[in-house]
Amino acid sequence: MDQLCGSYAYNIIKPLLAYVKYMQNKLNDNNVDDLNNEVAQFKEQHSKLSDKLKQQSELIVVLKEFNAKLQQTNDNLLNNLNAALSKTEANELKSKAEIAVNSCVAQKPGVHAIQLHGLQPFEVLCSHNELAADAGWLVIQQRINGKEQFRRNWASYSAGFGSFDGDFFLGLQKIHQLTQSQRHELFIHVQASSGEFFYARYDDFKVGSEQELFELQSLGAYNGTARRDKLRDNEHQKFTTFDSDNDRNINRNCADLYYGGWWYNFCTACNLNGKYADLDISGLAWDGPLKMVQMLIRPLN
Ligand SMILES: [Ca+2]
Repeated sequence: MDQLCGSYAYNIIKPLLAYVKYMQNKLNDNNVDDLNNEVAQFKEQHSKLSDKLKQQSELIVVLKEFNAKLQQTNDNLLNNLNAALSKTEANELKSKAEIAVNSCVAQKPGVHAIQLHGLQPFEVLCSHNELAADAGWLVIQQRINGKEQFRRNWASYSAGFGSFDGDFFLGLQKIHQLTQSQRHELFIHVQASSGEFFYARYDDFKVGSEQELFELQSLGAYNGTARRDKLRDNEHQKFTTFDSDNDRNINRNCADLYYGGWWYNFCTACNLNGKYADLDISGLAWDGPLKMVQMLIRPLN
């Protein structure tokens, strides 16, 4: 029975085994082709990837260069910004330092901005005066070349006129504000037509407000090299211009006779806002005609 069964199975299995063998060989052949195909595909993909990799490497180099340039630009911008900021801060400090002063004391000769309490800053001319032999003076009036017209109306004398490099009048508003803020001395520096220099000095110069018609409220004690105290007669007088007669001369407006605006009484003994280089009554004068005059003030402690 066993022998019969083995013989039967052999007859059946043998062709099967042969077929399996055939199929195996065929499969193996197919595998080689498939593998060859796969290798070919892989090679193609590898080539494509290599190209892509190459392109990406080039892109990375370009990006790195761009990044470096961007960083450089950024650094430059930051440096510029910092420089601009420190410059602005320096300017602000400078203007604060300049505006913080309320007189010419300790200021170099030249134009400076000053500020009085509660008021807008304004520019003044600071001067070192040879006759006074010291510095820190603020020039409120100057006649040095005759190029400025001094026959002017009330509004003009109130606001001031002229230029710091020539003839000017600082303005009664500012003179009032300055002399009200603290005690000031007045120094009048004069050169006569003869060329002689002299001065008149007062230790308590004060000018009232516009409501008070800019009255010359006080002069204080006098000393000087002028032969006479020619301004004393004007103390306690209100300011007068050709369009605002506040003098004590009931018959005339003294500004019509003496040319400029001034603290006229029954007119005046000195005429520091008179006509330049004029020997008449209307001319620039202090005990005689003048070539040059400067009125300077300074706080007195
Ligand atoms: Ca009058």
